[in-house]
Amino acid sequence: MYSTKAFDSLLLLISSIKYISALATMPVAFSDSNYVVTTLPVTWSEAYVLCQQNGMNLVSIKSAEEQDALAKALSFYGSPGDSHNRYWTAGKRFGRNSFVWFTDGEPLVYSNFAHGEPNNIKGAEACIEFVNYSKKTSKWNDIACSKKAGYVCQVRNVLCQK
Ligand SMILES: [Ca+2]
Repeated sequence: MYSTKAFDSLLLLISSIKYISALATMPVAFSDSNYVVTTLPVTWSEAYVLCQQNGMNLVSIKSAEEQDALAKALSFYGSPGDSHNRYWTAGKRFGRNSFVWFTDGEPLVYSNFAHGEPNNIKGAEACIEFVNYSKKTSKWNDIACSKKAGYVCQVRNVLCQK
């Protein structure tokens, strides 16, 4: 599904974004995951690579509990509605009406889109952002991947099983 061209662009990004410092980062922990929140606005691809460069993945949100914990943590940044309240997730459009968590390829089992979303305006909204619409309302929106937002990196601690 993802062309070589897109992959090449991603590789090019690696050299262009290494000068971006991870300002205003803060670690957050929930259940089996650790997160780092960055409010510095970047594009989705930049966020994806920056997380990878730090040994993490762009965040995937797989339960209501995880959504609530993140919403609580992210509510400490800026005021609802301002630029410090939009964060990239790993959610990416895969096909016309479905999304996957790009980091592990899994479809969205849990989702928390705002009313009327995802609306894929102009057929150009392929990435999922996490938005604090108000102090108590945090929802997802599909938006153009070239827009800039903060981002949340994540490490899931996988339990080893015999
Ligand atoms: Ca949208």
